[in-house]
Amino acid sequence: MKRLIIASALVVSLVSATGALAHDDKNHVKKVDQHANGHAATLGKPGDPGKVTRDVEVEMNDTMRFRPASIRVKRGETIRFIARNTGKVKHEMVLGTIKELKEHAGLMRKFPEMEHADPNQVSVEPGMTGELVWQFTRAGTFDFACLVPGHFEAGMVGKIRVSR
Ligand SMILES: [Cu+2]
Repeated sequence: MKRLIIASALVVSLVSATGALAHDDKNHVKKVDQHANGHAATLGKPGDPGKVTRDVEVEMNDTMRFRPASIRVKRGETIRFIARNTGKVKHEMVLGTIKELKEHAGLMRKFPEMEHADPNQVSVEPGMTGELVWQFTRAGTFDFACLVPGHFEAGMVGKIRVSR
């Protein structure tokens, strides 16, 4: 219980820092719909496993960090992320904008059992490795995060810079 309280305190400070995430339940329902349609669409699209340009290994661990936490790709590249969970709890790598990820993290807190298998994410059990193939079609700076409840809030986030 104590940990939970600390976690929500963190969330509150995150939220007030950005002014985001202030929506009621009705909005939530709408957001779920939107989110089913336009999943991580600003970053690109699910990649064709037969057209992978490059593998990028990402380690996830129980210090709530990704290694590396900063990844550079070129626009048009199809990356196979090899996500290795070296921790003792489940972790996941979810691609999105920080705004999308924040909303998603909010839903995960509300519905902790929510399981999903969207093309922009991979969940990895402890000691296992998962793969995620994604094509980056736009230049810009994007984000990824672990949305297991509490992990995003503890800082389990990273950045992907897509150059032209
Ligand atoms: Cu995690």
